[in-house]
Amino acid sequence: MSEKFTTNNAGAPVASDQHSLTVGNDGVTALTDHYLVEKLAQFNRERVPERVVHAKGGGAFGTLTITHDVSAYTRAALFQPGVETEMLARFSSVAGEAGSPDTWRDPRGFALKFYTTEGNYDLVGNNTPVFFIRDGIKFPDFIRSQKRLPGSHLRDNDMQWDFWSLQPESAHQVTWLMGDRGLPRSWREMNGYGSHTYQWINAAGERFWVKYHFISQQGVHGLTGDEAAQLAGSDGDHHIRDLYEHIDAGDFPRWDLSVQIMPYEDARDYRFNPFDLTKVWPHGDYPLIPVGVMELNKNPQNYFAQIEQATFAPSNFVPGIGPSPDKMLMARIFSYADAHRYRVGTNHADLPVNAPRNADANGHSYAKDGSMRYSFASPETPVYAPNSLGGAHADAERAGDAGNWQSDGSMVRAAATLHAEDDDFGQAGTMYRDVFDADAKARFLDTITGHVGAVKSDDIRERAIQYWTSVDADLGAALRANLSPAAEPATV
Ligand code: HDE
Repeated sequence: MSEKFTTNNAGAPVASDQHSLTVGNDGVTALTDHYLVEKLAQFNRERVPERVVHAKGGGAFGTLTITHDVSAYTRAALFQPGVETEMLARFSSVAGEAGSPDTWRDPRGFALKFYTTEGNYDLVGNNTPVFFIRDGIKFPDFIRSQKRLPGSHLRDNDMQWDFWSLQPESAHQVTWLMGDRGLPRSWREMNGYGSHTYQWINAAGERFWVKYHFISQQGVHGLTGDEAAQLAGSDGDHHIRDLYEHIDAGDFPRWDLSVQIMPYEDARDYRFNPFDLTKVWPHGDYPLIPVGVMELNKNPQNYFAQIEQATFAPSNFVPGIGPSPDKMLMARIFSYADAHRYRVGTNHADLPVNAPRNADANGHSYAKDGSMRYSFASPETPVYAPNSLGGAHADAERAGDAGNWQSDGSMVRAAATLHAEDDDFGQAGTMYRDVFDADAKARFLDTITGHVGAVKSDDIRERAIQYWTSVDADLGAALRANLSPAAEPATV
């Protein structure tokens, strides 16, 4: 018999886990059976609200090691040569609920939390370098169009294509989504991107625009539609299992971190808006600069405490890193911490997985109290600033500037300033024509034929064909041929 004994939540030993307390063997259950009540009440409260997007996911801990010198561009401690920083990564799908299959066609979340010596830095990206929209005000609408009909609670291709075909800015990301990147074979075999343009500030206060690329050392491999559908039925947790078992076996996945750097002054006259999240910066304009290596080498001990309750926020910047005039990024800077306060609680950042763990011990947050607060400062520490008692004070030098930029004009609700090559279809067409090989083109046409073919509304289907014709005329013609009645399958 084990030495270990069962207790209640207050630590007191319990008499039985098998029998409720009753009057006689067959009598009423006694309300005084507080252990029965506690077990059932605790069970009813085991879930926190799932993430409204990116609900299904998994992750692991690891290390970021800086192998090159990029100190000319940023003073951020974690990016200095040779620095090793503990981190957490969480990968996820987007539209599916927490119980949905890992292998549905979707972008994949690529959320990173770095426990740096200057506080936690979160880089919350995807496995695609662009996104469907360029202004956050459309995000709830976009997501609702990808999820479920209000009446039947079923997902619906008409909703998806109605939204996408009315938002041509979505074309580049939808091309990524309907291509091989939409069905990664595993989280280990996909790249990650910061997606947005961010700002780096060096020790001299000079600022640069930056984009992050995490290139999988395992290569990038996708599933076919049939393989993905088969796995969705036979092993809905295929990606969680793959990552967990590879790390458990000591086969640690690694990604090479590189950045693209744009000199601050280039942005104003660049040929398209460099802060437009629906666009990439051609590598010919701003080549990849190697920075370091990210390795995931430690599985979570407890999924709920360390992954379900992990909270990643684009607002978690550290000195030397800041935002850019990307409207999507600026909207996210509000939204994530708000989601965390709702989903996990006021003091979500106090949980071990979310708390700073390597920051300077002289740092002190004046945050206090609030539900489930369990950490606290010594009683003689002032709870207000300024104070004459030697309490912590803000230090502009240490914090550096939050990442500024010039902007002018009165408040407006309008598209960003136009640049010569701002359009919605150009980069999608370039990707389809120049990046997809013949086989990828064939798979792509097959995928969109199936997806658009499921649209019931003639009007929406016609708009979807127009959408793809704007991406590439031959592609649009082949799609139209495939969708014409009694069509002979076209090829591209
Ligand atoms: Fe998210 N997103 N998002 N998103 N997102 C969330 O935060 C949001 C966007 C991404 O593993 C939520 O904690 C807005 C782009 C990832 O925990 C929420 C907008 C990109 C994750 C939220 C966007 C992402 C989220 C849901 C438009 C790639 C999972 C629960 C302005 C660059 C992080 C939560 C994890 C999660 C808001 C668009 C990636 C609702 C308002 C663009 C990887 O706050």
